[in-house]
Amino acid sequence: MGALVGAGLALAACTGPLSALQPEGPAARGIGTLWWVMLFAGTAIFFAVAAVLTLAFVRPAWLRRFGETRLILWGGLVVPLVILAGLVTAAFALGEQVLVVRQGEALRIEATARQWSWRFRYPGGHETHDLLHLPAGRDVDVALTSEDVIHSFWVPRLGGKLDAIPGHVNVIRLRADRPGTYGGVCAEYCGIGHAPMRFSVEAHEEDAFARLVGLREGAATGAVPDGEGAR
Ligand SMILES: [Cu+2]
Repeated sequence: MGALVGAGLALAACTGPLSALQPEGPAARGIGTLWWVMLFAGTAIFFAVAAVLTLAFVRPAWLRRFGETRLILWGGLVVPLVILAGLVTAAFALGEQVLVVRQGEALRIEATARQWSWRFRYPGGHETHDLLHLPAGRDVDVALTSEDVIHSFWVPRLGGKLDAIPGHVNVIRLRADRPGTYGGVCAEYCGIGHAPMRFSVEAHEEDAFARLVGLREGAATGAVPDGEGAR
């Protein structure tokens, strides 16, 4: 009971704009589910191993009935194989969801990283710095690259992380369930300015999004550095 209360209190701290435990999109939800499955399965395996170890000391005769070969075969081979096969299957299924398998179905936004900021370019040519606008409830492919060193794009509440590599384009698919503001960070050490290399993600209703990124009449045009952290 005490452990449960302690775990509850510890997890209460796992909230906020960068919390992967508060997913707001399908990719992040899949990753969050896998995290919980691994936490509970890992805890169950820990207690099962602790129980067998305790039995070995307290009731060695009871454990000896199973025989060494059977214990090694089941405990060392069959059970770990079943668990690992399940985890690998879940991870591959999730990878299909997070990485872009079929191109051309979603809105594409280009993200270029450099020491130490992010530039986002929308289909109409409009650009923002350290602030990514998204339409809520719709798949968006973020095409990542870098101008200098390797960075990593991570919006924990919307999806997994993916490297931005010079001379190469990696595509990650994000979807925000509803309008809101989410935090993003660089997740690959890239120099002295790495820690503050953060950006904001704002998900808007379709109309507001189109207006903001110059896809509608009377909208903003050209490159406007409007990120809060534009440097
Ligand atoms: Cu970095």
